Amino acid sequence: MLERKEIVEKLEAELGRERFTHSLRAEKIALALAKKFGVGQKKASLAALLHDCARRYDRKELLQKARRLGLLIDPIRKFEPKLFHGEIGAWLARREFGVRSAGVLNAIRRHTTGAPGMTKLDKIIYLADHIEEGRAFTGVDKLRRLAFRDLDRAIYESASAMIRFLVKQGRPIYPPTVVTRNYYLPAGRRGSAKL
Ligand code: DGI
Ligand code: FE
Ligand code: FE
Repeated sequence: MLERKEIVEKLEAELGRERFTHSLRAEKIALALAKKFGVGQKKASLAALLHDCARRYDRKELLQKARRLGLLIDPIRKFEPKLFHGEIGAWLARREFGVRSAGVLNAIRRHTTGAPGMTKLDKIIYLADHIEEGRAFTGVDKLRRLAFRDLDRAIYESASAMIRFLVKQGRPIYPPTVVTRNYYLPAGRRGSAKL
């Protein structure tokens, strides 16, 4: 596996400036969340640094890679190929960066839509992506504070905000995004139902 320094250099060479600095900022807050919630620093750093490594590909390349990897090309992801960047990123992290930890690879895989039953590391990476200090949407400060208090509640708020954003923009919602939001709906709002 590559050393952190080599990973950072490779990402800097492959990603655009904005995406690269976003990855460093995601690492910074992922490390703080990992410390708070008792997750290993090494894994948090790796997953956060690499979470967007597949963003070096454009739409066409993401689709090509997805086909080559045998991923299901459903209509929503065909229209919005960036929805493949988690899955393809996990593949790249393994193949080109030598990551072997299944926990780290899963966190990269799941970071865009989230998933039911995420591990603490998955949740930290999902949230770090949304609340790193460069993000500036309405309510981000509140969400940052919430993340350090209650990961599940912050995931729910984050997934809800993502869905509101997509609706506002008139874009299709990929069903796993909805599944995540329902799964993390606070108990008080879903009675005893497990969604
Ligand atoms: O890779 P980042 O930009 O750092 O963040 P991300 O991995 O959360 O990806 C965000 C992008 O993915 C953003 O442009 C919205 C899009 N996205 C996330 N969920 C959905 C989605 N797009 C559609 N159409 N449907 C979704 O459910
Ligand atoms: Fe991403
Ligand atoms: Fe990201």
